[in-house]
Amino acid sequence: MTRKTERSEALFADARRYIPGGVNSPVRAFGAVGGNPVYVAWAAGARIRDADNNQYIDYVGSWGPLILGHAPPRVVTALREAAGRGTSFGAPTEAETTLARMLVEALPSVDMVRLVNSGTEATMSALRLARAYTGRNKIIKFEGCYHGHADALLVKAGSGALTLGVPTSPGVPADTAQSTIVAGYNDLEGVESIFREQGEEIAAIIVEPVAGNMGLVLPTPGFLEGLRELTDRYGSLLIFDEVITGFRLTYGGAQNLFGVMPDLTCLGKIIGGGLPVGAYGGKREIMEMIAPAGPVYQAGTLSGNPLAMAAGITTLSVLARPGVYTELERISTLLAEGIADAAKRTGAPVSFNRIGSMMCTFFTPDPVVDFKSAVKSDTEQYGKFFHRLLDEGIYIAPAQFEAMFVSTAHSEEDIEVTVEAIERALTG
Ligand code: KE4
Repeated sequence: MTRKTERSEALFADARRYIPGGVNSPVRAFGAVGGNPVYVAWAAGARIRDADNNQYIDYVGSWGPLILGHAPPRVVTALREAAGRGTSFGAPTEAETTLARMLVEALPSVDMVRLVNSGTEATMSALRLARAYTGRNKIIKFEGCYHGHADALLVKAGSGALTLGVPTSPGVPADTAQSTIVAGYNDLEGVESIFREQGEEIAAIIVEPVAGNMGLVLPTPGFLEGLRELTDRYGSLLIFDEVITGFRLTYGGAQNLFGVMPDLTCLGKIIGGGLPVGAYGGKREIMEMIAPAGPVYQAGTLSGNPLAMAAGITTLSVLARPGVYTELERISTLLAEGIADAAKRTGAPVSFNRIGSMMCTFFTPDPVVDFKSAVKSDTEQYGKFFHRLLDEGIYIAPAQFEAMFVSTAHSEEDIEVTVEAIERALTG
C-alpha cells in the first residue's frame, strides 16, 4: 500500500513547535523505529484511520486499555450520558464506589482501593505507602520492568549486582536512585542475595507479574512464588504492578492466574476503558494508612471523575460477562499460531512470547526469558518489520520492547489479513 503521509508529517512538524518532541509521551514519536508518527484521526473497533486517511488494523490499543477495541458503543453511550450530568465535581460520587467495589470483588488480594489518574500515580503512591507501612526506605525493582516515571522508578542497575541504582534520567536525584535496588527479572537467586545483605532495609519489591515493557517476558515457574516467600520472610511488601496485566489476562489480575497474592496491586489502562484512571489497592490494614483515613498523603483533583468512572465501569461490566475471555483467547491463539507458522515458513530469525491477548515478536533467534536475552533483539530489523507492516495497513507497537494487544473487536478475518501481512513483512 503506498501510504500518503503528508498530513501526518505536517501535523508532526507543527506539534514540534509547541510540544517537546511533538508528542505527549515519548514512545509515540517513532524514535525506536524511525520515520514520522501517524496522526490518528478516527478509530472504531479494531481499526484506526490516520490524518492521511490510511486505515490500519490496530494492535497497540492505546498501549493496552482498549481490550474492547476503539469506541465500543456501550462505552461511548455511557460517556455521553455521564457528560450530560456533569464532567467533574471534586466531590464524592456513587460511581467511584461502584468501580472500587468491582475492583475489590475481582482481585482476591485487594480489600480497598484508591483511584488515581494514571499508572504512574498508582505505583508512586504504592511505594510511598509501602515505605510508610514498613518504616523502611529501600525498594527492589527489576531491570526491564517499567512502572511509570516517578523518580524512584526511573533507575537502572548500578555497577555490580548488590549496589544501589543510578538514575536513568537527568533530574532524578542520586540519593533518590540509591534507595532503589535493581535486580534481574526471573533471577530469584539474585533477589535472595540482595535480601541476605539488605533485607531488613527493604520496604518492598515492585514487579510486573508478567513483564510487558521489555517486550513480553513471562515469569519462570516459581519466580513470583519466590518473591512472595522472600518478602514474607523479611517483612517487606510485595507490590504487583498490574497496570498492563490487570483485566488483560483474566477478569482480575495475573495474581488470579498465578495464584500469588501481593500485598499491594497497582492498576491502570483497562480499568479506565480508555479514559485516565489508575488505582492502587491491597489489604485493609495497609490501605487505611492513606489520608484521610491515615497519615500517608495522596490526592488528585480529577481522581474518580465521572467520565472515567463511566468508561471503566462499562468496560469491566462487559469483561465480566461469561465467555469474553474465552473468545479473546480463541482469536489470540489464531494470531499467535499464524505468526509462529509465518516465522517457520520464512525461516525468519525471530522468537515469540505470548500469554492470553498479549504477545511479542523478538528479532532474535534465541528464547527471550529476561532482560539480557530481550536486549539481544535486532531493533533495526524490528523497525523495518514495523514499517513494512504499516505499509500493509497493520499498526503494531513502534518499539521492539513493547507488547502487541488483541481486542474483542478483532475478527478472524482481521487475523487472517494480519498473518499474511506478517509473512510478507518477515520476508522483507
Ligand atoms: P501511565 O502513567 O503511563 O498510565 O502508566 C505507567 C505504567 C505503569 N506500569 C506499567 C506496567 C506500564 O506498562 C505503564 C505504562 N506503559 C507504557 C507502555 N508500556 C505506556 C505507554 C507510554 O508510555 O506512552
